[in-house]
This record gives sequence, C-alpha cells and structure tokens, in this order.
Amino acid sequence: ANGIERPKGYNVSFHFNSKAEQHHFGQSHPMKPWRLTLTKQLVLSYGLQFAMDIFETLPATMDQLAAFHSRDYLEYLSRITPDQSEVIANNFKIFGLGPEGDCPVFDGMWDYCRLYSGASIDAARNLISNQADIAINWSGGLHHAMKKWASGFCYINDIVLAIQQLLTVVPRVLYVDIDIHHGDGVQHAFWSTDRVMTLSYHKFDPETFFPGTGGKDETGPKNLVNPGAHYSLNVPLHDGIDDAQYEDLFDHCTGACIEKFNPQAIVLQCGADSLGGDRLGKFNLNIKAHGHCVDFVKRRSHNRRLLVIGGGGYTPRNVARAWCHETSLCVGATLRNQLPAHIPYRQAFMSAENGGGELYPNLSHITTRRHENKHDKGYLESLKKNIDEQLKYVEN
Ligand code: ZLM
Ligand code: CA
Ligand code: ZN
Repeated sequence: ANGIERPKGYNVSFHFNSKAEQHHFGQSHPMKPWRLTLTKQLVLSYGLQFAMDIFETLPATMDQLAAFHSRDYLEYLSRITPDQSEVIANNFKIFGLGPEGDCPVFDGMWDYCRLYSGASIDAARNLISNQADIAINWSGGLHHAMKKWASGFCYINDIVLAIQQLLTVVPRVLYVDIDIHHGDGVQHAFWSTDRVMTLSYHKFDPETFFPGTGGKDETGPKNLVNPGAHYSLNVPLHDGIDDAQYEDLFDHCTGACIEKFNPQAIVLQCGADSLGGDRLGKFNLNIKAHGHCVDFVKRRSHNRRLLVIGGGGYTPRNVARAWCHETSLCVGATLRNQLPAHIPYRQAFMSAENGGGELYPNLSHITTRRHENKHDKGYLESLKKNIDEQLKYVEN
C-alpha cells in the first residue's frame, strides 16, 4: 500500500500491544495511553507496516521486572486495586502512588505496566538477536520510575530494563532523552557505571518544574575514582527554545557523545512533550526539529543497535504526528504531507493549527500560542562547552 518498499540497509521492528493503549489514568489526567492508538492508526494508514516487522508483545513477567525493581514494590503494584479500602495511605506514599497524584492506582494498572515494559524488553531482545537494526516501542520511555517507587506518571522503568538487556551483549550503551522532563530514573539507575552514558535535554527550573534534577553540573558521582564520574550528562534548558537552537545544540552534544563514548547501542527516548503546543511543555519545537533528532541519531547509528522509545507527550494529535513521522524516518520512507483520507479518528487530527489535516504543522505559522524564547547565544554556547569539558574525561 502507498508504494512503500522495504528499504535496504535498516531492518526496523515495531513493538506494540493494543491492550496497553486502552488504559485510563483517570479523569483529566494528562497521560493518555490512547495517543498510542492514534499513533498506530496513522502509521498503518500510511502503510508503514509494510516497511517494518510488527510484533505484538507479551506482558513482562515478575522476574523480568525484578531485574531492576524491588520485589516489595512489584508485589505491591501487582496487588493494589483502586477499590481496596484497606489500603493504608502510608503505603501509597512509600511507593509513590496516590489518588489525585501523578501516579494514581487505576483499573488494569499492573497489566498496563507489564505490557509497555514487555514491549521495551522485546525490542531490546530483537536488537540483541540481530533481528532488527532499529527497534521501536512508542508505549515505553517511562524514565522517572525508580527501583522502589513510582514517579511522574511512570511505574516501571522500561528503559532501565531494556538497557540492562543490551548490556548483556554490548560493553557500552548511550542513552539520549529528548523528553522535556529530565530522565532522572535512568540517570540514577546507571549513576555509578561507565558502561552507560546518559544524556538528557530538558527544561530545568528546580523551583517550578518536575522533577527538579538535571543541572549542568550533575555529571556523575563527585568521587572521581567512581567509574560513573562524568558519564551522566545534562543539557538544562528554559522555556521557548526554537528549532534552529535545539537542532544545533542536539547535533553538537549528541554527536560529541557518540564520538567520544563510542557506544555499541543507543537508546533514544523521544518524549513528545518537547513539541510546541504541548499541554505540559513550553518549548517551541516543530515536528521536523523533533524528528531531526531521530534522524541524526539514526545516521550516527551505523553498525550500532538503536532502540527508539516514546515517553511524554500531552497533546495527543501532535504526539501521533510526531511519532508517525519518526517511524517513517526510521524506515527511510518519505510521507506525503496530506493525511490519508481514510484514517480512523481523522477528526482527532483536524485542527486550525495544522491547516486542517497535515502531517507536518509548522508551528511557527500557526495559532498555537508561542512561548517566549528565554535562550541567548551565550547560554547555548556554555551548554555545549560544558558537554565538551565533561567528555574530556571519556575515551573509548
Ligand atoms: N501534582 N490530574 C512527566 C511527569 C510530570 C508534581 C504537581 C499532581 C502534572 C499534572 C494528575 C487529574 C514524562 C509535578 C502535580 C496533581 C505534585 C506533573 C492528575 C495535571 C494533573 O489534572 C491532573 C486529577 C495531574 C498531573 C497535571 N504533573 C503536570 N506535571 C509533574 C509530573 C512524565 O513526560 O516525563 C514521562 C512520561 N509532577 O509537577 C506535583 C509536583 C503532584
Ligand atoms: Ca529529557
Ligand atoms: Zn515528559
């Protein structure tokens, strides 16, 4: 369909589970798993399934999850239900859960966790067995989950689990995170090792913006004999960064990390809350700039395994457009700009901001409120210099 041929060079696998998409965090909670259905519908409408291997994944098992998470926490997660009246408020707090909070206990929560984590683990395994050069799981990327507690909409850290899988066959993994939030859970999990380098781009404002970590000096243990020193890298940003600034910064910093660290595998978290018009984020990025990051990493991934995963993203139609576009970049297809006529949920994509149904809205011409750009050249240059300085300690 749509004349898309299997491109030479890259084998791409797409991991999903329809059941994961049907869960609800609760009324008016910003995290909407149905954005994954919207994404998949768009991918299928363009015929991209003919250019990839599609895998419907099984839920992760308790033992698989226990590779990172504590058994106590997993037992609790697997047993707790929304209607359990005997639940002690204290336990909620210990494990980071709670009504009205970021991580509510909702119907099917445990199944949802096992499904999105299973998909990331499967994707990593597909790379390990050389079945794919690039593996995609848009349902994963939940970078805030900690070993013993849930945080920021994230219950299980599928990224850590996937990286652990990759580390069974490769010496070094680079983790790159373009979600607007700091990838704190992944950074923390690999804080003391030089086998995983973490690089997160995010809005940084400890007073007002979650999670408050990820300053430029947060580079690993300060104890310099610890192997993890200098292997956690952060690019703290403000509101309103634009396409050109972000692309330039991303290419410089990510390019330098790939060159110096020389990883055999790269995991790219593509949180779409860094797009303009997001409900939680305040950057001004267009889909093209967001996709540029995927394309850049893909081009530098030659002979390296690449795992592409989702993350945040709170304006569902834009999340779906971005992730469909990025799927097409992975397979090397060029999509026409006009949405397919027969896409299910077509209404969901129709809005003034994209001229009534185009894939690549140019958010600089549109009705969405733009955020004041709080970056100057000097600040952006200092961020690049900071990364260069840290990388002087890294040689492979
Ligand atoms: N309150 N409902 C990004 C994770 C961001 C912490 C402020 C909870 C919200 C937000 C939840 C319906 C990723 C914080 C928030 C209310 C303490 C955050 C439920 C609105 C609602 O209407 C809401 C009752 C909720 C949560 C907004 N929470 C916005 N920002 C952040 C977490 C996850 O994108 O990085 C990866 C997937 N939390 O700011 C509070 C401080 C809890
Ligand atoms: Ca980030
Ligand atoms: Zn986020």
